[in-house]
Amino acid sequence: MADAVKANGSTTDRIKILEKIPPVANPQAKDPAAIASNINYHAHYSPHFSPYKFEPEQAFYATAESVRDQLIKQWNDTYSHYHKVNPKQTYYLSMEYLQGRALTNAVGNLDVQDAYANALKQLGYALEEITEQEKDAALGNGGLGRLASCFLDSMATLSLPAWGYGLRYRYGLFKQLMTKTGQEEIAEDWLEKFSPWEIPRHDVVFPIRFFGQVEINPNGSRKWIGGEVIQAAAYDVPIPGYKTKDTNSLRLWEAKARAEDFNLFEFNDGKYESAALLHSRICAVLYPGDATEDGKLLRLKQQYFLCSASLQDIITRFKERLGGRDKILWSEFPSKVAVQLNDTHPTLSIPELMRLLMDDEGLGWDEAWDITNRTIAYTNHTVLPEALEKWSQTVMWKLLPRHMEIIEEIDKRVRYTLNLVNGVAQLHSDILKAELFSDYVKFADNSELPAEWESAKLASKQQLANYVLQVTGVSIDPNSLFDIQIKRIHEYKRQLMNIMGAVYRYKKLKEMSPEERKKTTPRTIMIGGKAFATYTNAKRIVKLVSDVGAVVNTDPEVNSFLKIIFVPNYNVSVAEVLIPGSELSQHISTAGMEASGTSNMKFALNGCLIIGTLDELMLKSEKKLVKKISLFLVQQLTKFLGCVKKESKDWDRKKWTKMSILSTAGSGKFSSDRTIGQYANEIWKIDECPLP
Ligand code: NBG
Repeated sequence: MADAVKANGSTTDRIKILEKIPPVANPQAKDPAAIASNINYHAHYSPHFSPYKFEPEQAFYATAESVRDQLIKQWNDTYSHYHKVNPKQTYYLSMEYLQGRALTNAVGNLDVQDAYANALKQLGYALEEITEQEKDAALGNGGLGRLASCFLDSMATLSLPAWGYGLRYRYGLFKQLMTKTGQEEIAEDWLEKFSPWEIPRHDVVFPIRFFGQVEINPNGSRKWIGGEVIQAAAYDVPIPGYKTKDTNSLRLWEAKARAEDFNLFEFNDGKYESAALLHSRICAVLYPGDATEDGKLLRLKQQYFLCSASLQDIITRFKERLGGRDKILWSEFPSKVAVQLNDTHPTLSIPELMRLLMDDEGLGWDEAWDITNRTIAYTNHTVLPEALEKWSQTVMWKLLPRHMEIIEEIDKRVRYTLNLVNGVAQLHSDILKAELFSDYVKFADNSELPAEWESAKLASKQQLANYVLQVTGVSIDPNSLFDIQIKRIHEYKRQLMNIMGAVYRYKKLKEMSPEERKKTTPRTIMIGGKAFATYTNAKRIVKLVSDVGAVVNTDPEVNSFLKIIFVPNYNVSVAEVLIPGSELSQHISTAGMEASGTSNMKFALNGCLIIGTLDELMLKSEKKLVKKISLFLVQQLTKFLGCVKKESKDWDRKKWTKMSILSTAGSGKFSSDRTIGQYANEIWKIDECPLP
């Protein structure tokens, strides 16, 4: 076995080690030596960089390709198994996916973490150093996108025959840089080199039309013609389940133009813009600014692009699986296909399925409507009016004339649409009641568990402290209480109230004598999240948090009792460091405004105590209060501070540990595996289809 070198070993050391390990292709390697050989094989024979380079970046790509080898067989087998069994399948349509890092997820789900750690050690690297090289796939905004990714994971884990559909944004959610003026956005570069996980399926391409007009045939049937046509090309990303062979696909669509659509004549005439066509813009960014008409139109185009490509693909596969039967029994479609729309963005799927069934397949309205109704379900994720999209009829008629005919007809004919519309969560406010935990209390009081629990938490806090030091330069004390609020910055999520609470805490500490200060629980307040680029108030809040931090953290009188950190560029992999290290977290959205919240569940699962808005109760009392907005805010803050005070008074390590154990023990219900099991039974009516 080659000697392991330290991670900061020189390039020559690394090459020397590499030379001792034979580069041998072994896609299904199980033992560490064979895995190391397979990684080296990729470093040599799947080159993406100059030869004789094996820095962490090259090691990451070679490792990822070797893990992909492990996945490819079961991925292909899953596809062919589903094809053979032909079960009913679910197709999950979402404009957002927050996948995070695939390498960490894949080695965990394949249960090969130790083998890979060992193989990489032979190559002179620690697994953690290599996984950190990967850029997050951030094709989403926040909870909605992360939920979509968790759902895909759970569908594979439960061996459910399912597909995810989304868009392959070149630049995902922006990267947040903190500068003197506050947040600055820069384009996320996850595809700047390449993603080792995606496989282009050059045989899966569908035409997507925009604009044009509706032609009426002599028999009364209608056809959408003219306008501009671009191509949707499929890129598949593997979704491995946890400890199952089933590996599903996330199919991401990319907009392309055919060579014949490239106007060489115009290009040679100097009209580069029009010759290069609009296709390049469709998948450029997630949520392009929609302040302008052009921006609005682009978003609508993106949404239609996703719906049309996915439905054409679903119909093609449905037909393929009929095994060459001449007559297609369309009434069987809903017994083979369930389409789930993740919020409003993919709702054009409804008129699009109607159009495809009527105009392309020749079905009548009633039959097409019955099929659409039994196939499509929709989940709502917000009550905020500004998040419910609206387009002018003029824009809709221009871009999608046939769909507007269908939408108007639906409006006329249908009072109650869709078989199933559900909200994302119920209020589970009594879930943490003591009775539920009676079975667990003996563990929480067990003499060894609390000590082990505390040391695990302390280790996670230490990691988090190292991370904070690395990204902000501020050193925080792992023995202080870690109090965290991480989510998109929004007025309704009330980061402002949290920071006001922190200012109050600072002021109180300043008023205390040194002796009094020593009696308080030292605390580190961390706030992280991105503000939408054009949301001025949210950006002001980001700036305020970092400015308050700058004052408090450099005040020698107080800074060993209180630190305030703005954690930059909050994303999935940052959450993976923050959540395990948390002891208290804030979920204090204005009552009635948060559809569900999802990080709350992850904090609870990680043994963190949470401060949360009591929706129903708060709503009742707020209605009586709510005469003047300023009074309302002051009273809210007072309530919040009351809560803050109570929780500092109650602070007692032993008690905290017990509550923390109970929190984890009682959170099983919040696993997305449970949620997806319920979706499968109650909405999709699909069965598991495990690979033999
Ligand atoms: C968000 C809600 C959250 C909810 C997630 C996941 C949107 C439109 N909605 O409260 O704000 O937890 O969806 O359902 O992003």
